[in-house]
Amino acid sequence: MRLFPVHEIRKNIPLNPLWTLTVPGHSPLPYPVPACIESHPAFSSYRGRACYETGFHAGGNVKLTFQGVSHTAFVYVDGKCLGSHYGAYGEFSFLLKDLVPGEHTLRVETDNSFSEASALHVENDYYSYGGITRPVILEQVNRVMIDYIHVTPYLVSVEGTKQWHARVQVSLTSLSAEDTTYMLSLEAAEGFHQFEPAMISGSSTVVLEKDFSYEQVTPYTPENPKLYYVTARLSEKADSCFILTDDFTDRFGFREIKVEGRDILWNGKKIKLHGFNRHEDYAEFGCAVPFQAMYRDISLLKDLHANCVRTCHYPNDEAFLDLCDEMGIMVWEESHARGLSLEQMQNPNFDEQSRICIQEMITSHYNHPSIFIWGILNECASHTDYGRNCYEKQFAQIKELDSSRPTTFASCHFDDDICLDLPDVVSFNIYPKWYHNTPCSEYLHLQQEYINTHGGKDKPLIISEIGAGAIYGFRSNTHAKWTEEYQEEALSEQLLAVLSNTDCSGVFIWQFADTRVDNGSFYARPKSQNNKGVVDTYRREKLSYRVVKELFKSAGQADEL
Ligand code: ADA
Repeated sequence: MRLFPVHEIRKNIPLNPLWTLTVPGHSPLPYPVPACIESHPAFSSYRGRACYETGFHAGGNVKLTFQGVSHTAFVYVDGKCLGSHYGAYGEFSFLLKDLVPGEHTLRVETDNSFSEASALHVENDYYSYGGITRPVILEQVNRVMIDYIHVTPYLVSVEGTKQWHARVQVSLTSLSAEDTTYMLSLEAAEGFHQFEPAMISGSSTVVLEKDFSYEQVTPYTPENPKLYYVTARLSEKADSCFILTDDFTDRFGFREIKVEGRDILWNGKKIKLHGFNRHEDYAEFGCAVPFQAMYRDISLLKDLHANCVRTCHYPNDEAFLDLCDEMGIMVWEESHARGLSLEQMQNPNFDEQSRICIQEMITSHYNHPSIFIWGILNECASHTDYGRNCYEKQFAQIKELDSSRPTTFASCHFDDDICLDLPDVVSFNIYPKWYHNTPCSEYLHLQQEYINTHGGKDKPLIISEIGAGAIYGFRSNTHAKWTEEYQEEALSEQLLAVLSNTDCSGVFIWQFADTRVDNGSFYARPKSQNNKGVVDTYRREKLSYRVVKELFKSAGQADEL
């Protein structure tokens, strides 16, 4: 699940990776978790309910965590419903208190159907897969549990020099009805702190905070992604002594992101973004991308001289973010939404489903130093008053949860967006040479003119999407649209226009790899895929791969001058 041990004291309860899957109309069969149901040949386009079941041996207080179930989960233990969860991309958990020691049955009903109940997973230009698509974790916990640790690194000027600090917040929850006396210690990078013994009331949650200062640490940069560990250890009082009962380790990096005028600063240095939009989608694995395939994607991004990735259009798997941390890939992570119309944003479930998605995304991913910006509501109704109200609420929620990172959203409302004053960074998805044939530099100039006169003046600008389609293997000297030759030509002109524009903080190409889309988009999506990848769904290079590699390499070299 993570690239490092999160616990040494807390006990992990092993789960058989093969569960029993029952799809209506089919006999039960052994099925891997995590995986997409669509990976089974009999269910490659299945949309609806399915039922997973497995057994486990445990007792006492048990924490049951799902890192992703697509897209709705109904969870039962020994036939008793623990609750449900909506949204394929958010981590959620249930607490089983005073479980009788022994064998227990875990049942998860999943549902990836589209209905009024689903405001975010709608028929779209990506695929809403079905199943338990990210890892499930079972842990034995005691009376008091460490929920999470959040680390906020920041610089303080001290007599002309800059000194690193880290504000560490630890959330604890009592699972007991009675009060419990506990003691907490913290290790953050080389800093250590022992809190005084304290009492937590039964069934309550408390957040402890400690500010560490450091004489000498190595900053985290994409070029030198130095990571540090933070560990909380909790002891509970038993009779006259304290016994170690829980722990939690996470990672962080000493980096500070600021927006100054039209620049995004990383530890005070202006960044130039050369990257890709990447869906979690890999040939027959769907959104349950195996770890080694995640690693291969990042290796390809590095090979392409890309320095950033946008998690279009939803929070990503924690393991992928760990890899970005380790390999110095800057991340624009965004909450789940793509192209929702005004009417879809007025779905009665939209606000709450969006609020929960943002809450889960920031609570789980707060410490990843690679994440430098939070995005929301890709190409939604930011040209309407109602839509503006939604953008306002979501940006306010993000700032409440994390004031250390800038915010943005990717707009497609070329000349009627009324929300550009809301985010810290303005971003636009533009497709000259694909959806229209306006020369790229001219179109970019027109876009900047609108931005500068409608709320976005003197803010950083990111071209969050630009690209063209190519069917893998379709080669022709006609250079017709959908040929690899045309994509190479289009991306070349597009990137030259954006990378040479000094008022742009950078670009995310749409997109890294071809992805499956819902059947509804068939008319403009040959192979039922979004074919704008520079590699296909199996990561086989198209002609454009090499031209992008060269242009990003030159851009990176120019940035160093
Ligand atoms: C939009 C959208 C992407 C994708 C793209 C395209 O910009 O944000 O998800 O659909 O268009 O391929 O047209």
